[in-house]
Amino acid sequence: MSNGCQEKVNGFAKRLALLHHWNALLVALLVFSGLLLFSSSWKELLGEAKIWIKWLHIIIGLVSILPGLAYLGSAARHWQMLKGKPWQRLHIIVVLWLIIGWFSSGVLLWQFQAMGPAVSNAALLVHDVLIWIGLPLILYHSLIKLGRLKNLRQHQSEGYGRFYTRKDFLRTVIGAGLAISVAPALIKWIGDLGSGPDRAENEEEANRLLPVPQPSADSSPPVGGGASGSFRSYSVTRLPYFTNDNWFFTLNGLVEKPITWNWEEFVALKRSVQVSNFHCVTGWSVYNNTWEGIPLKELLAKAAVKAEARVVKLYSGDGVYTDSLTLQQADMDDIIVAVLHDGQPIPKDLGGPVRLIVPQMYAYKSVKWLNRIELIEEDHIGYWGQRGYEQDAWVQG
Ligand SMILES: Nc1nc2c(c(=O)[nH]1)N[C@H]1C(S)=C(S)[C@@H](COP(=O)(O)O)O[C@H]1N2
Ligand SMILES: [Mo]
Repeated sequence: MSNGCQEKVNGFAKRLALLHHWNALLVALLVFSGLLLFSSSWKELLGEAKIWIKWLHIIIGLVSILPGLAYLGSAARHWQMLKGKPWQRLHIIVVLWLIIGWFSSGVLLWQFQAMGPAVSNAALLVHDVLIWIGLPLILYHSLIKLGRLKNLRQHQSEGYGRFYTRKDFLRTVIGAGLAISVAPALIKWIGDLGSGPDRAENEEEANRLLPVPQPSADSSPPVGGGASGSFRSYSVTRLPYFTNDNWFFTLNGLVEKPITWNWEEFVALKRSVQVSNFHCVTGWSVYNNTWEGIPLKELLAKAAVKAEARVVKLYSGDGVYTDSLTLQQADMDDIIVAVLHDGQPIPKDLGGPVRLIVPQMYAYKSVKWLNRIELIEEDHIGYWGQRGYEQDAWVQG
């Protein structure tokens, strides 16, 4: 081989190595931010920061297609080079499919509003399944590389790990992975030390107020036939704790007759049953939920809303989460202040004892631990609205 030719080959190898390097970095960032978003224990701790991590994840995701595209220019030549190395060829194919699958399902998830729930559900499934295929492959690949690096010290002088060697990189990857899996438990444990044993004792009975609401005939067995799908429990705070002593439901603001109910009074109110689908903007849905509770419009009627009221402001008992509906939207028959789901009291992590259900809108309108409704004149932008979600939450299709 002539010198010139040798140089070309080296240049090509360097180009591939550089692409691999960038791809590895971007994929690592995506895996970490993705796991942070996925893990329910982190979600509770992240609260606020979640929206930023989500944006970071989306932006890095969009950028991450670039090394893949750049690789396509070299793919034919690389393929030739891998003649007689079927495993390496398979590796390339798997990686390209992972990138294509993650990227396209990610774009669909990002554009959920244009896609509708059916497409989002499928995209989320693909996104998640690829993680459970891709993550073990990535870890395996990284560990093999780490082992090989021990015999390849001169790699560093070859110019593609000058500031930050691959070994450093892999160490960081593995360290961060461990931190991500262990940290929430640790932080929670430290937090619990401060709050004493009372909290742990109450944890079992929390939000199970007495008397237990008795399901009507339509709820038990549920007319909807039982929900299909599973809720991913979301909370921007730690779960709030209620007992019969500290739970009240208040309806006030621009009304003729402000009302406060305690639990005994609240469970005595006349309830209706309603079957609906539940869609989160992140792509998951739960179908055919049978909810039993007080229709919002009936509740509002009890307080006699004043003419100047325009907006229904919804407060969570967690003290942080709020949202709102226009009075016109709040008039929809299927909106329900729910106390039972499929004939059972709503579990505390799903917003029990009382949560709102707005079937025709994305679930961020369905305020959990609902304990106050205030009628107001001006607009109110709720928790997620302030963080970039559309005020208009209609589910299409
Ligand atoms: N108080 C409160 N209500 C909330 C939320 C929350 O974080 N806190 N998340 C909303 C979002 S985005 C969704 S998808 C649903 C999730 O309901 P689940 O936790 O019962 O699955 O609750 C909505 N209501
Ligand atoms: Mo959501």
